[in-house]
Amino acid sequence: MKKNAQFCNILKSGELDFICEAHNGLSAKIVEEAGFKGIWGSGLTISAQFGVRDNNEASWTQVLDNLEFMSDATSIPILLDGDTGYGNFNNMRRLVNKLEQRDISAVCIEDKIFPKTNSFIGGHTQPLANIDEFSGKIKAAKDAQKDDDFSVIARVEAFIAGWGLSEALKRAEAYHEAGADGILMHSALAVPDEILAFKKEWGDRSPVLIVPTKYYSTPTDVYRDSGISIAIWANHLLRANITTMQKITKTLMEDENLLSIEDNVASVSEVFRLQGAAELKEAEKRYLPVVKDDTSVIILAASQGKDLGDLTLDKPKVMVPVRGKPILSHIVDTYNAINIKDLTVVRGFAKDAVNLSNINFVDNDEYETTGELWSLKLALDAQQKQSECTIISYGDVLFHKYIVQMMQDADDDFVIMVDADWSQSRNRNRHADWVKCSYSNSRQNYGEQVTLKEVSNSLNQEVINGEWMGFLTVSKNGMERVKTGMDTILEEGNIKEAKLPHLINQLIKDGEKIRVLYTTGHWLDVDSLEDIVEAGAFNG
Ligand code: SPV
Ligand code: MG
Repeated sequence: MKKNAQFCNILKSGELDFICEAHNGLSAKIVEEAGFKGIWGSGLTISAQFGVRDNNEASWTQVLDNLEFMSDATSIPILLDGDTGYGNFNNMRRLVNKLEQRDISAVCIEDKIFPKTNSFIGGHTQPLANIDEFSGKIKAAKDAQKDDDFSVIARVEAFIAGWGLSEALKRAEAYHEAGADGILMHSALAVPDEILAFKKEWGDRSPVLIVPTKYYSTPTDVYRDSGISIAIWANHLLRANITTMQKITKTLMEDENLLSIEDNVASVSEVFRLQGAAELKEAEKRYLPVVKDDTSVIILAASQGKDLGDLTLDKPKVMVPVRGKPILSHIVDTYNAINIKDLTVVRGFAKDAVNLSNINFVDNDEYETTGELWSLKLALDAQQKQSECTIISYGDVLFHKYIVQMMQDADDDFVIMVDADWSQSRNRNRHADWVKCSYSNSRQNYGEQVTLKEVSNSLNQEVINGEWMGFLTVSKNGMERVKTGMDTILEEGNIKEAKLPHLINQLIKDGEKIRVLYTTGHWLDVDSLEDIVEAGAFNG
């Protein structure tokens, strides 16, 4: 039900209802969660939370902006304490328009003079508005409203200003005649006598609202039995805030630590809940592209790299320096440069020499009798959480960062990078992983995706479309299938020989689509001493 109609319902239900003060979006939300059917947008507490007096020091548009947050945060109606309407009938009309635009359901105006003063500050000395002028303001408000269910409440300040029952009744009658949907009769006495006397005379001519701040000890059934429509708890959240804030700041000043207050304040997660953090998380799933920054990397780096001779006597190949720092540091820097920080390195040979910071290490202590897939299995078993994207790569392949970005941008479960310029490969006359794809780089139909048919170190030249660059990217979805494929291979046979290309072929055998992204160059497989020299000139 629309908020305006909800407010009409509580106003006219014939039962006593309660609305509670709020002064910003958060307190409004708390009022709704407590079960109240409506909110009192208190002039006193909204001004106080701004740190100013209840004397129209906050401009009406500042109040309006605050109300907008309150309205956006809630689904129950708000009755604004609109003071005197912030001016004459003309200002009142504009106020009503602006309130309706912000889905505020009702406004209450009091028959005093702008700028007003809070009724509990020398109320007896406060002048009242001219009855005809104030009635005209009510008429203007009712004429201005676009939705029939918007309500205008007239607040009679006769008792506050020291007048008697007859003045209160005269004013209530005039405002009722002018079109007010209800009368808020205010009193500053410690007992409800004035209110009850008015209600007795007034009968059921229109709904009556009260603010029992000063006659707080009155049993609620007294209001119920006398036929009051709405009791307003007008300022109690703000007062609760003040008490709590004063207590907490005092303790903090004295104790100089957080220990003694932690149990007495809401948790940070409660703040997030009230702010609606959970909804945003859900919406992100619907509206944001798959999170690319949730990428983790597994770098296989267990082998010694015997081909590098003396360089790898006491350290593995990944720690051999190139341009002043280990090969692995270059690789880590390239990943870090595109904000990928979750890096796991599988160490084996001379593991203590692999000692870079900000890296997770997994140790394959059986590196001599096991191969890459065993290292990968250890790394996957050690993973604490499943990332949206896992890149599996080698500790001896240098590369430009765009290569990783290309893989992150592909939406497929399995992605590999292929160098189409394979005929120029440094690996031509040694071990290389050649690939056969659904299209060659030059023949591919743009718009159609290239997929892998086979990766092997012994393909016929005629069918080779490129060289696998040593990267396999797996989506969160694809990871279970990687684990299954890996188990199949490891169960079947030679743990020492089982390498990443075996896994890729196994995935194809299992019916998976391996997306191929072509590029040319911009990577370097460091296998020999000449490669180390070449790496010196490679700038990732
Ligand atoms: C308010 O809450 O701002 C009110 C009620 O107008 S009272 O403070 O009692 O005047
Ligand atoms: Mg007020």
